[in-house]
Amino acid sequence: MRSKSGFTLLEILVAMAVFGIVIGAVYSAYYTQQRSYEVQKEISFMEQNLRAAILLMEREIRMAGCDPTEQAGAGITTAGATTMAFTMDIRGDTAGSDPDGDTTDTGEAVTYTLSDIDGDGDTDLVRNNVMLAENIDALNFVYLDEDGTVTSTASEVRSVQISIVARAGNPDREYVNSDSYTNQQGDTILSAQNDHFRRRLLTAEVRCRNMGLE
Ligand SMILES: [Ca+2]
Ligand SMILES: [Ca+2]
Repeated sequence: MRSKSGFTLLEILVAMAVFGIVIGAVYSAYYTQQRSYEVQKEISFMEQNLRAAILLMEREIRMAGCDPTEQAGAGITTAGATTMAFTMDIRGDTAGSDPDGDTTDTGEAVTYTLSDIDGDGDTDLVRNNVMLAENIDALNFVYLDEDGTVTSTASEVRSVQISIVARAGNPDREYVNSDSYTNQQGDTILSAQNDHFRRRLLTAEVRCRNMGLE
C-alpha cells in the first residue's frame, strides 16, 4: 500500500525532469522555426530589393541612346565593368513635353555604379549619386556588339548583360557562405567570402534598341 500523503520526493524529481525535457523540446522547436522565419525574411527582403533595382535598370538601359530628333547625340558614355553611363533624349524642358534634341533634361543622363554612398562600410548600387539598393557586393556590366561579341567600344554596344550580387543585411552565424559568383560570361565577379552572409545573384540581358540606329 502506498502512502496517501502525496507525492514522494522521487516522484516530484521525475516529474520535474520530464517537464524540463518537454519545455526544452518546445523551446528548441520554437527557436528553430523562429530562426528559419528570420532567414526567410532576410532573403525575401534582399530579393525584392534586388529585383526592383534590376527592373529599373533594365527599363532605363533599354532607352540608352534614344534620340528621336537625331540632334541630341545620345548614347553610351561610359562602358565600364562596374560603371555604366548613358544619355537619352526622352523629354523636353518641361514635364511631359516631347524630346527636344538635348540630353540635359531631368533623368536624361544616367550613371549606374557601385559605391558606399551612405558611408556605412557596405557598397551600394547607386544611380546618379542616389542609393538604389544597399548591401550590394558586386555590380558587373558586359557589353555586346551586334554579333554578340564582347566589346568595350561604347558606340558598338547593342546589348548589355547586368549581374548584381546582393547580400543579406544581417549575418547568419550558423551559415557559412563559401560560394563565388560569376557573370554570364563565366567571369568571377565576387570571390568566395567565407563569411556568414547569404547572397543572391541576379542577371539580366538588355537589348539597347536605340543604339546603332542611323
Ligand atoms: Ca531632352
Ligand atoms: Ca552603404
